[in-house]
Amino acid sequence: MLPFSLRRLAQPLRRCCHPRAQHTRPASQLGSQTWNGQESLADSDPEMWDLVRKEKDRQCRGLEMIASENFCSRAALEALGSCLNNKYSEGYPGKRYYGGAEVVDQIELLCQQRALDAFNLDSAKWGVNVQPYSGSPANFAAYTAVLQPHDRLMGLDLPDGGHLTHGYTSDVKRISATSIYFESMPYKLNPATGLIDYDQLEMTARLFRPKLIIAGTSAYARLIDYARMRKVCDEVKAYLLADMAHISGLVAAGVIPSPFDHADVVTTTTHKTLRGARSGLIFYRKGVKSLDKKTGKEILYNFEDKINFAVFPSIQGGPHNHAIAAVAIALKQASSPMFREYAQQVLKNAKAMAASLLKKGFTLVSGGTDNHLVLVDLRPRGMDGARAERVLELVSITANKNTCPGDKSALTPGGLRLGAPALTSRNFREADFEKVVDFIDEGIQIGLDVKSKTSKLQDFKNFLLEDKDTVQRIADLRQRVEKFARAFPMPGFEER
Ligand code: DSN
Repeated sequence: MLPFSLRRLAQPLRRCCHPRAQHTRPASQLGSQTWNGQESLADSDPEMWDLVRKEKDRQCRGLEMIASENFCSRAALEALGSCLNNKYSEGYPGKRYYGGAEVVDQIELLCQQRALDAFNLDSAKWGVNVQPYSGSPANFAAYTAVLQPHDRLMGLDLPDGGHLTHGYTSDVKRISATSIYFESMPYKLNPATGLIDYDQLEMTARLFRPKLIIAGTSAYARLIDYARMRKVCDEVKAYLLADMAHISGLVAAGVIPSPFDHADVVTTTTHKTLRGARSGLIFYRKGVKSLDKKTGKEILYNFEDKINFAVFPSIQGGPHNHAIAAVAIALKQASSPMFREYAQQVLKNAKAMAASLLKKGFTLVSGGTDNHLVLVDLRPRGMDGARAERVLELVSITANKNTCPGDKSALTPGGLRLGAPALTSRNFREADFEKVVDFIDEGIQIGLDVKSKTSKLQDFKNFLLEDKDTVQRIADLRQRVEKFARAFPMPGFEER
């Protein structure tokens, strides 16, 4: 029997991809270098393999309620973990700075076509850039394309359910690059209704005269009135950019109104409700914008070149071809009747979750939901999002603390954001979400009991791990949560 290392030396290099490939040189001829890149992750790096398996197990035994997360399909993950990772291809299909791009050209063109098809867009009127690495660079590229440094923009404030990249500044500091390189002014929710205050947005826009208004949210449970925002944009001569990252799967499925009817530019991530690999897309209007009143000549949209130039070479380098392929696969899936059923079920599940929470006496910002998430205002319960997040984490329910209108602290905000997309991908139905709410309610009750016995957040966290009765209650609830969660199927690979 050869020792392990010698056995490996004696193995020929596995044939190259094509079955007729002849160049199978024994590894032993490569001198002392035996690396052939054929080892599995488990063999090559057991430490990392163990961590990946642990994460897989965490996902399977837990209840994933983070509204921006989802479980990507095995098919898309296969493309993500493929040889496409290896290819550099700065530029665009047919115009690359590297050779050997004939296949990735086809992949990128296929992804573009599928992106337009998934959102039912006419290629004479809309174009798409599929290269952004994710949502934040997609937004920054879109701003860079249509604005000059220090031009003004408006977006929903982060504490009101907007996104960092929509221009967030704290009281004392410009936080997001969007507010560092451009001048941002937030619009807000009406604290009484929990809905976007369009009147205030309109009034502010008249004063601030932004060049761009962003219609998009990260923690908002209602639909956006794009027509109203378009009207404001037309009045102040601003572009309307819709960031549909959270809801793009619902838009593709046609179960909520589409921003494409009103926006000039639409950005999205591809891994939230759209359920693909992590990446970003920028859609832009093209073709005829209007006719010149005097000459009757066609005036064309000019976004295409500007957006493509902003993505590459202004902001990014080589496109992530493995991600582009994986997104193309997800977009094909998103165009299927099965995906439409999925999106409809997401809406039903979110509504069932909202109804159960209300029945148990919880307060919801805006009173309910029309999309994939609910924002629970825990303040009337005497609880906060940070404490709730930690207790739920200990019982294998993953959610995130979130600010509610009027919150002062982002570290201990009053809200908890709960989403339906991920568990719906595991075939959860309305009754299952009612059960999930039972578990959440139990977890919050544990949190309330511990809060009554502790003072600061850190004391609370320590008590959860140290108090014997509490440890027992948590273990009991976690065991029931995990038994329940494990019974549901999980997309992706079996073990990773
Ligand atoms: N981090 C995402 C979310 O949770 O909403 C947005 O980028």
